[in-house]
Amino acid sequence: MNKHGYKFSFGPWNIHEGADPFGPPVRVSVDFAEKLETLKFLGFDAMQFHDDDAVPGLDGLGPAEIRQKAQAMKKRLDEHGLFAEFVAPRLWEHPMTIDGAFTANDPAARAYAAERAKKCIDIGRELGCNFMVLWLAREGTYLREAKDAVVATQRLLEAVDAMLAYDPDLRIAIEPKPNEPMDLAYIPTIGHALALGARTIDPNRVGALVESAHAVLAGLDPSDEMAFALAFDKLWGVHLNDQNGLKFDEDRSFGSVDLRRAFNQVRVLDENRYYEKGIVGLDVKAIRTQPAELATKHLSNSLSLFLRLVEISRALDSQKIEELRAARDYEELDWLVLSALMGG
Ligand code: GLO
Ligand code: MG
Repeated sequence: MNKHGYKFSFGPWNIHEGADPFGPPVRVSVDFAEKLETLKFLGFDAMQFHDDDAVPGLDGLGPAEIRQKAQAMKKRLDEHGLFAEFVAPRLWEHPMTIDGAFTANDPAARAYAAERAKKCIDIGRELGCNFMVLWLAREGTYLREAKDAVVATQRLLEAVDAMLAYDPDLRIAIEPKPNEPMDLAYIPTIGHALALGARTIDPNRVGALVESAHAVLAGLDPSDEMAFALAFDKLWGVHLNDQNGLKFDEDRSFGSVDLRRAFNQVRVLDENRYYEKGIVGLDVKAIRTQPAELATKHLSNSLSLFLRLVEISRALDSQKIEELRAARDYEELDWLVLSALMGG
């Protein structure tokens, strides 16, 4: 498949058992080896990792063991001609992170988070990947009075500084999300992420990752969130997916809810030569009803849709668009885009 210069990735969690808060798993767990094969088979280039996707059970392992297991994973990736796009510290599963990680009120919990983040960085180094994605899952509150939000923000800054100091080659992309699992998350938008990054000890090493659904949950347009980061050369990753309004984080196939919104994300990426800067990451999950043997179509369909939209965007008559902008004939411009999306 001609990928128009783009590279694609997904994470092991994107082949999912289909469990939700009110129902058990509906698909069998797929082991990592099979996920790797699927990634390769579907024409993806890179795997996204949580630290414990790469080194399962890392909380119980010492530094030498962690290094050795990470090296073994690197070998498996090499054998498949694949690479790690990023490694993300999973700071939301352990009992120490019940009330947050870097922003927990309990100093022991914060110390756990700091140590875990270092292990994640060590794993990245062994995987040949100095790029961390930082989704701040439990950094927020269910109850506004539960934490001091000013102190929490300062703690997040200190935590990012500590990671940057730990590894001088590390680059961090903050992945904002306004809610879920928390009611109120501290870094809800790209603006927050970039403001935090700008105050760190090395702003050049902090950027952002935009996830389409997270922007929608914040009531924002994903393509504008991407544009904001692109304007400052800070869009270092994307998690493309879709979201049907303000409800739980659905991680629907890219473009499956709002094709026009997907088109605009592709267009802003393509017009700003994102293919030279980053990987097109998907963060999609198969809907719960999908039988196990059919539960990779969300990945292949999202990739295909992206490439189709690249073609549509590139085929638009830019001269005509300029004329319509100059004439303020936005109805005609609207029709031009709609016609293209309907097949011309
Ligand atoms: C959840 C997030 C999550 C992250 C992943 C990488 O809503 O999107 O999937 O992207 O854990 O940090
Ligand atoms: Mg994501």
